[in-house]
Amino acid sequence: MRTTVGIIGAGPAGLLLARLLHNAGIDAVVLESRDRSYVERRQRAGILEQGTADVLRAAGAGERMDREGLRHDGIELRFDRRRHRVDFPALTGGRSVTVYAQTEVCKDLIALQLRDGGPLLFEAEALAVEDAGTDAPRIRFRHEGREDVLECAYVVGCDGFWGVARKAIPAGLAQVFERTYPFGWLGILADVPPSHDELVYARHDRGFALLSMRPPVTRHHPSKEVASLPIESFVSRLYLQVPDGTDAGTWSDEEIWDELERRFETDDDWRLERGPITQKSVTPMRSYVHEPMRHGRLFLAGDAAHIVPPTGAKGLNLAVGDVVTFARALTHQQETGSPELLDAYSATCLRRVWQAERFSYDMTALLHRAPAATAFEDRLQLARLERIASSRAAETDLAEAYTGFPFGGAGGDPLR
Ligand code: RFL
Ligand code: PHB
Repeated sequence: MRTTVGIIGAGPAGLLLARLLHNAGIDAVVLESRDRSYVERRQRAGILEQGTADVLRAAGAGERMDREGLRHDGIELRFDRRRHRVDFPALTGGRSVTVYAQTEVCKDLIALQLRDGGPLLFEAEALAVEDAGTDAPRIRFRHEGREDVLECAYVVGCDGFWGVARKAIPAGLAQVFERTYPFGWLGILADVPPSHDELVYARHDRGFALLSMRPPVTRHHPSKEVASLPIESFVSRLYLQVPDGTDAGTWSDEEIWDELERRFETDDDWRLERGPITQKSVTPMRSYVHEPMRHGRLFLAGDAAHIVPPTGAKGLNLAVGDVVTFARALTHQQETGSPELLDAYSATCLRRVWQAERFSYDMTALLHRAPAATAFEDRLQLARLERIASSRAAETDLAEAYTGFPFGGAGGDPLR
């Protein structure tokens, strides 16, 4: 098999890249090791920066997001039993974020790719990228029990943190920057309307907690008599800081709700609504950057090149930034013959990546309680939160980073 761009991985990075290349008339093949239903069900991110939503729209993949996604104009910081709202549009000249689950973005992009894009092979596991340093890189992969080779002009590794693409970059040419954290997030989905209409990031002496949500899904009643009545079911997404290595199964539903209630408690009459928990899992936290993000004709995008702790809601948005940068660079090369943007790919992406690393680290440090934290550090955390709540400059810094820095498209087009 032969193609112009071989894409490994059908997460948001690989799927959006396939869509952008299709729109630019460049052929691509996507190889995904998992099956379709696994990819469409994997619970992950929920917040799209304004620039990400603009890109999805410009790529023709924003229709359902615009219908079902929720525009959020702020978040709440909660500390010391008090609440402080950060008003995004007022601080950033009108920017906001969209609550729309990563799984829904993936479903939309998969449907578009299968309808009018090039091949997207599920259960096709890339085994290795070969000859990345030459003009004819190849992906060796296994599909339907057989080994095969995809000959490419370019390979983009969108295969996440555990993928194989990164391994094709010689260790001697690479530098890795990494930090692990002594805690993780226990995340739940619960069939109950969210107890607040915006996200709540809570700092508590017992640890961090986050209240988030998924847009309501409209289901039709299973019984025939009421078939015409749609049921709007709201879903809450909540997270608790837990010690590193925690097994989600050791927390009963009641213990989770009790702990959430403690960490969100305020001095006013705010109440946390409880409901049936439908999903429970623990996510480890990590900061990681692999430099460079390119070797010869192999390019890394998304989690394959970098990881941020989820506190800043940046991972998916960084993946989108990378593939927009690659598609722009390749289109430029095809239109003008100049490789300048492809040559600049790694440096261009890394500027944005390090800003997201910084912000995600700062948000994590601001809101989590390290197991060995001293009383002095606790007071500093509160002083930092107090500063954000009382200084427009400090608050603006947070709002700008959270809503995301512009993607830098020319002439108002986020894809150019
Ligand atoms: P993905 O989504 O991991 O997709 C990689 C794909 O590659 C496949 N693959 C292979 N395919 C073929 N051959 C191989 N050898 C392969 N090896 C792997 C995998 O099966 C998979 O389908 O990476 P991508 O596309 O770079 O996307 C990155 C995002 O998924 C990630 O950064 C975000 O989910 C991070 N994240 C958040 N990001 C945000 O922007 N906002 C958020 O609110 C947010 N919240 C979160 C998050 C991540 C979380 N977890 C679970 C890590 C909340 C959580 C809890
Ligand atoms: C989510 O809704 O899953 C979510 C929201 C904000 C974050 C992380 C995760 O910072």
